[in-house]
Parts: sequence; C-alpha cells; structure tokens
Amino acid sequence: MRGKKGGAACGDRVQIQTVGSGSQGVIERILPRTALLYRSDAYREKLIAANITQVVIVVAAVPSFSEELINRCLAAAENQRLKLLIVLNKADLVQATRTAAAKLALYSELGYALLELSARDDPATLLSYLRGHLNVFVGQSGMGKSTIINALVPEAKRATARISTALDTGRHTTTHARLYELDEHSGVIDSPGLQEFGLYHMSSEELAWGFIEFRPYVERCKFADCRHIREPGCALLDAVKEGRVNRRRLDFYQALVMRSGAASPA
Ligand SMILES: Nc1nc2c(ncn2[C@@H]2O[C@H](COP(=O)(O)OP(=O)(O)OP(=O)(O)O)[C@@H](O)[C@H]2O)c(=O)[nH]1
Ligand SMILES: [Mg+2]
Ligand SMILES: [Zn+2]
Repeated sequence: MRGKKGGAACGDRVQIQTVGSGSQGVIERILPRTALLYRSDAYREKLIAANITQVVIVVAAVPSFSEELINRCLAAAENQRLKLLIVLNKADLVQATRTAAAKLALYSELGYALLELSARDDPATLLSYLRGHLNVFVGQSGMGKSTIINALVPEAKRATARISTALDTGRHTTTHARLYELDEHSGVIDSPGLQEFGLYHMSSEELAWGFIEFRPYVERCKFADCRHIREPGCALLDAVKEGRVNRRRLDFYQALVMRSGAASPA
C-alpha cells in the first residue's frame, strides 16, 4: 500500500503498479466495494472482508459459543445486504450438539439457513451452499473455521489448533484473513476468531433493521425516532408482549443499543 499503511481488506480488488522486475507491486488504489464487513469500537474500525456476498457464521457446541456474537454478526451482515448461513460444526459431538441445536432453532425459525455438520466427516454438504458466492467464515476461535476450509480446499493447509478445555476457548490460531478459490465463481475467506463484534458504527435504526423480524413492526411505532426501549406506542414492544417476536432477540437488540451508545436517527 502506498502512503498510509492498511486500508485494504481481504477480498478487495485493487489497482497495482508493478515495481522492479515485476514480481512485486504497490497498491495504488482500492476499487469500489460491493460490500464491507467490519467491526468497530469507539476508537477504530477493523475490517473483516470486502466484496463478500455471503457470511458463514461458524459455531460449535465446544467450546461454547456466544449467542450475542451471532446476533451481532447477523445485524452487521443484514445491513450490508449479505446472505447468511449458520453452520453448527462438530456435529460428531452428538450430546453437546443437541443442546446447541436447540438454542439455534430460533434462528432457523427466523428464516436463516442452518446447517449441522462435522468438518471431520462430511463438509462437502456445505459446498452447495457456498457455490456462486464469495463467502467469509466468521466466528469465535476454536469453532473449526480453518478445519472446514482445509477439508474443502486441501491446498489451503491452514494451521488449526486444539481448543483449551480449561478455558473453554480456542487459541486464536488464525491471525490473518485469506481468500481461497473454490471455482471460477466461488471463494471462501478464512478469518481470525472473533472475541468481540463491536457495532459502534451502526445507528439504532440500522441495528433494528439488522433484526429481520422487527422490520414490519418498527415502522408502525408511534414515534418515528422510536428506539424500542420503553417508548409509548412502540409496535415492537407490543409484538414481543403478544408473543409475535421472540423476547431473546429484543433483549439482544436492546443491549446493543444501550451498550454501543448508538445514535438516534437524525
Ligand atoms: N470433534 C470435532 N472437532 C473439530 C471439528 N472441526 C474442528 N475441530 C477441532 O477444533 C479445534 C479448533 O479448530 P480450528 O479450525 O483451528 O478453529 P478456528 O475456528 O479456525 O479457530 P481460530 O483460527 O482460532 O479462529 C481443532 O482441534 C479442530 O481439530 C469437528 O467437526 N469435530
Ligand atoms: Mg482458524
Ligand atoms: Zn418502537
């Protein structure tokens, strides 16, 4: 990258100028992106991947996964108009997977594709979901993102590592995102395990949009700038009370709005 370092994300298309014998080059310009998945806190943004069309959230029963992180990924991806797929990996751990699957049932009820598999036996079932997309695999450390990618793309030879059972976490084995082609029209990006998925850059309006089942209700609230916390005439709060929207999702949304200090719509 010429000048200031950084700025490009895995999946970016760039214009380069070759230097010397032509075996090296400098990035002159990042071409316009169709999508950008990134996270942020109050101080900075961290790019995850660019130009992707589908986000594959990889979870597993062991180590235990954070449902809050799933909701954050969903909200970010929805706001980039990306397709989503949730993969429950390590299905060979039968007992633990059953409990995890029960938790995830909510997301398939919402309409998200949910696929149970084991990277150890048959990740090929995943291929049909990935074709035709530039996919980015995201999730906590130790869920098996790199193991699945190795099974799909043997040349990838991504490092993988045993999880820490003492800490119930992965070991942050993958340190850099990398793109692998599946065929001419499809690719997968392996990315480092996420501990957090800050959404500081999203307004409360965008956050609410990121919860797909809220959409029919939020436009019926009495106040146009309703943040759906405890405002009178809030159609979303009514929908939750009447059991038409799952309370767990409202809780995740409200925690996000409060914690990220999300701005009210202008
Ligand atoms: N039992 C079982 N273990 C698996 C499966 N997939 C992956 N693992 C194991 O889970 C551990 C973590 O796998 P990784 O592929 O390194 O996980 P990751 O998501 O890439 O982790 P980071 O790179 O740290 O984000 C390794 O010991 C894998 O062998 C699976 O389907 N079943
Ligand atoms: Mg990895
Ligand atoms: Zn409302």
